[in-house]
Amino acid sequence: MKINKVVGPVPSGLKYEGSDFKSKGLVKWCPGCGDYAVLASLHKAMAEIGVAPENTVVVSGIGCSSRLPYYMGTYGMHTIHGRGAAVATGVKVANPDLNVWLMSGDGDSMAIGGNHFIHMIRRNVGINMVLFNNKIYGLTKGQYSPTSDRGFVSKSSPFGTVEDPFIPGELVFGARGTFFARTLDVEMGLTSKCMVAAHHHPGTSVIEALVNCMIFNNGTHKEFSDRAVRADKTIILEHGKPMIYGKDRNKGLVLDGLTLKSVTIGENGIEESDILLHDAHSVNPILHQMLATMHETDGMPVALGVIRDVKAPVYEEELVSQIADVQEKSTIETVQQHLDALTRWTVE
Ligand SMILES: Cc1ncc(C[n+]2csc(CCOP(=O)(O)OP(=O)(O)O)c2C)c(N)n1
Ligand code: SF4
Repeated sequence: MKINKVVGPVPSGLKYEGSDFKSKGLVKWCPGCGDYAVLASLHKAMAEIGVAPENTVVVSGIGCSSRLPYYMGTYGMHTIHGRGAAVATGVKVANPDLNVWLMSGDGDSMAIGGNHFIHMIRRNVGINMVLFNNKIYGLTKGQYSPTSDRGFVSKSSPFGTVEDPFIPGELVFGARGTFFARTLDVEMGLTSKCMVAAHHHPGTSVIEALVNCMIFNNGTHKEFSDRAVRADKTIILEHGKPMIYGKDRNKGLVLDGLTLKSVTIGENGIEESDILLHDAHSVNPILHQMLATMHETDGMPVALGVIRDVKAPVYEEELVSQIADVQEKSTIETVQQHLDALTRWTVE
């Protein structure tokens, strides 16, 4: 029996438009929800990626963001809370040639689905995940989530939370992740770029999309996402380029001992050549982790773009080659032959 060759993303030579990936369904998010921008970025990225809609599967868990598969003109499955990673893993392993995407919220993937999240990443299954981080449970009307800031007041934490949040990138690196990118709902071009890069990455890719929930957590990212401050409070990383940012393009990152520091080019003898170059392909994740978490320190920007993109064995490829290897060497052709070959006991 041959498995894993059902259909494939056969290059059709067709050129796609974003609209080829839209479903006819009515989008049911609140007006102004950040998820709309991510959806539009995904339509655009899918067209650029160029895999046919019928060879694309978009899986999700449960949450406002997890409604996204309804809005795609591809195959899709709106599964159960926190279990999208498990279903997407099954889809990818059963047919590695499919282009598999996973949509999940911070509640869906960091709370109830945290276990599936880390194991999908550890296995490096060929799934592209978009993690919609609005730091709240939107669908269930405003409970705090594992990414809500310490002290956050919500319906389920009326006096403020007494716990520190997860930083999703830290979990990705802790689980030995091979691809991590971060984007903002309002940075639609960057979001599409990250999605295309995620598609070309073999193995699991995680894109954290920082999105605004207008209704239950409005403005949660505004300290750095507001247009007036964004250039000075965020840095868009590009592999091989110096880590420079700021509206005057005169701020940059350097290593000061074991920590990252923001400096101003032209001050204190700092020149552009002193600024660190971004190496997304470095196998050592330490600098990537520092970049993903540096905004926790006052005065440091939020890192956006592809932070890590390294190669490692891919789960479904290993599995398919193992099955082929065992099949080739095995003399067993039927289940009955397999059962007959097992040690058996007769219970009297
Ligand atoms: C087993 C189970 N537990 C709880 C719920 C209720 N529930 C639905 S969505 C959700 C959290 C949604 O938050 P998030 O994943 O951050 O997505 P958002 O709605 O913010 O996009 C919860 C707790 C559920 N549907 N199933
Ligand atoms: S509740 Fe929040 S996350 Fe859900 S659709 Fe409305 S704005 Fe978006």
